[in-house]
Amino acid sequence: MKKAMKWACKWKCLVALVLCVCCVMQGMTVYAAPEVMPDGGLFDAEFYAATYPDVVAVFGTDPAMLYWHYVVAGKAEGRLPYAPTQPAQTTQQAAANSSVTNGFAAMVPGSVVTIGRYEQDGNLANGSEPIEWIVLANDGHRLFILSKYILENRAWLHDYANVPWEASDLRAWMNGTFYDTAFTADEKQCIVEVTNSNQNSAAFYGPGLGLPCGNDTKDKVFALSVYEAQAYLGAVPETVADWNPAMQATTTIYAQQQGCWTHSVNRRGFWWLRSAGACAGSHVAVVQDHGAVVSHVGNAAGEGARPAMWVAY
Ligand SMILES: [Ca+2]
Repeated sequence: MKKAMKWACKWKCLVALVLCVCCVMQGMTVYAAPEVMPDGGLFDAEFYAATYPDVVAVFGTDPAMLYWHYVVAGKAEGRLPYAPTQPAQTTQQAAANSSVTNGFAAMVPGSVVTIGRYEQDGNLANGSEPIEWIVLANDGHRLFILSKYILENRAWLHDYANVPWEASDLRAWMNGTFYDTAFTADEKQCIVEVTNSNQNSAAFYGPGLGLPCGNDTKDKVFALSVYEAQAYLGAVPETVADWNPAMQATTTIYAQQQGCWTHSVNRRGFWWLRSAGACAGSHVAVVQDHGAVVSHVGNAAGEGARPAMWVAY
């Protein structure tokens, strides 16, 4: 009798375990892209709350509290700050990957890869040149890459007006003309559309400064936010001593021909971020030639586009 009860108990446990696994698999959630926190860390509060109910029971669901728990305890306990797996690649992406992204899996931050072509040497007769990209991150499925050079002379907006990234000319160009011009059909299959968070720039610029940056956007190609630039390149707002080589970029000869301001000796230029600037008046975050983030009006002439994107491999 005792033995039978023991078996019944074990059987119930097994059934419960199977049901639990099934529930977890069926209920697998695809979470939004993790957000860049004010200290530069990546964190997905929704994932953290759903995954660690024991933390929620004590700390609640306030994202700031959850992130604080992760920093002071969760990280040391081996808890994850965001979902470890990315959405599965499509069959088409997988098929295209082998030729387009050969070798991408081994890339580390700072590596340079090539994908796509764009006019760069200013000689239209010899066709466009391969685009070089600096690897910012490799999450095991995708590379986060930023064009090495400032590729085109583009204003943020054609007019003097306050608009967020979602309504900017630069976003339309990056996801339209540039995307269509620079990449083959196979390459496009590898470029992942992501949901970009467009947080208020106040935490970057400091107390009393910063502006709302609009709604989240779905982008294939995009400018970095001030927080991404901070997390991956150590961006800081301009102060006297804030020269930052990791943020410096040179313009291509073609971009210079198109009107990009280019330093006469080192060829560095200015490149837009997708975040609002420090203060009202159509201001947008832009990186100066010496690498600090300043705030210029969005229709300023001579400032350029430095596209970024996620590529599946
Ligand atoms: Ca050329």
